Amino acid sequence: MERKGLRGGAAAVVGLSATVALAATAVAGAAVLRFADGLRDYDTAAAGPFDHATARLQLVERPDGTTAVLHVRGIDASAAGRTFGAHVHNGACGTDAPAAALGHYNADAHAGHVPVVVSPQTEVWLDFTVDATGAGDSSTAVRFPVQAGAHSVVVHAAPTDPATGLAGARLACLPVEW
Ligand SMILES: [Cu+2]
Repeated sequence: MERKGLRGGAAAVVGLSATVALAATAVAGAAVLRFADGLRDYDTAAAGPFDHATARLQLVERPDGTTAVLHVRGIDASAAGRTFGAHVHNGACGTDAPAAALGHYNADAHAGHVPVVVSPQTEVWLDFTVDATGAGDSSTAVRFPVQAGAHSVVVHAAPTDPATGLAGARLACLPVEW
């Protein structure tokens, strides 16, 4: 029964976009999830550095936590040297629909803890700096599972403020759904 549900979920994700690559495997107590797609543009009326970018996210989920690795490619060279905030958000990706991604995925909020602490230990922060080839990479390790559901990786205009978790305007988004 559980197996059937997993299969149905994977089929639903593939149905959203033919270019979404999803692999779920269980190895030594770890589930590995991989996502790759073009970034959804949050402002198709204006040119931006992520208009032709693609991204890959790998999540390795273990009983004691999650490791996330993000690779962004095809960023406009004019953005070289800049650092952009990036986080896993609760909501879904949609072209020209930045609000649909909702707020950050926060382990305290999902566990019902009060107060909800905003930090790189309670959320999945993946800020990256763009190199001369238009590539940016980042990774983080957190001590909580990222639960299945409709999520996204949102790329913001500024680095993440460690005190507030804010990172400016939402520019683009990678669908991360399983
Ligand atoms: Cu964000």
